[in-house]
Amino acid sequence: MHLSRREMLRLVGQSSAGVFLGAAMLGCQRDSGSTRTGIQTIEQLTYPYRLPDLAFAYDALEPAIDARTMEIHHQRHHQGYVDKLNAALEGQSAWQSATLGTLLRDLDQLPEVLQTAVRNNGGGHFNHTLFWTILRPEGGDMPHGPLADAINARFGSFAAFQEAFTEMALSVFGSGWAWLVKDTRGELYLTQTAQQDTPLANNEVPVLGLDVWEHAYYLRYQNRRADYISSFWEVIDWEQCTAYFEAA
Ligand code: MN3
Repeated sequence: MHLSRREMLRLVGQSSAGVFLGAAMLGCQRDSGSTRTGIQTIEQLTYPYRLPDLAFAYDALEPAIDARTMEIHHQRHHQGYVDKLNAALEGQSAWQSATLGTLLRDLDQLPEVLQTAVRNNGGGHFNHTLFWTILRPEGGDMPHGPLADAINARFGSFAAFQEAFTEMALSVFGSGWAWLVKDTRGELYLTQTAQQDTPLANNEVPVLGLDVWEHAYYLRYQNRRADYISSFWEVIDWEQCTAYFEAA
């Protein structure tokens, strides 16, 4: 389950970010000057896939997201997507060198036997790897700089954006995700995906995503998804979201 330093650097892409992630993994506080990387870092992952370590302890997001939920979500759910994705690609040597981003963007070009497995488990691996990076202990606050400007321009204010995002997340029927994405013209908008479908498949760049599968909140919140969404604002790493926005 643990990444070697080389794999970690591959995951985060840049050596400066590697140092930052390393420090975070040792329990140090992230500093505001750290370099963040774009979504390409996750898109460039290849077979065999591995469960990434979290940059914080399972209990670090308490009380917004409880330790038991984080542990099960990471060790069982996310690990399950990784294992099933690897199993699906095991005999598919022609597709093993394709990046995760390519697999997810070009789903319809995959052999039929691979499509569903990649869509569900490749999507699950991508979405969760992304999700862990936009969470941080004592996060919250609000974005600053270019992402803040774009949110204000698009939604009128941060509060109006929060309200619209909350509505989008509440309206996901069954299992899925709510997203703030950037389209090919650079416009921000809100969307949702079912199951483990990704914004990549729609040619959108995810900036912020919220897992609203019941496994993400049921232990603490039961059916109260609205309470989970409202706590989510306390643990968002807006610097990372800004990096996804800017690098896209
Ligand atoms: Mn999940």
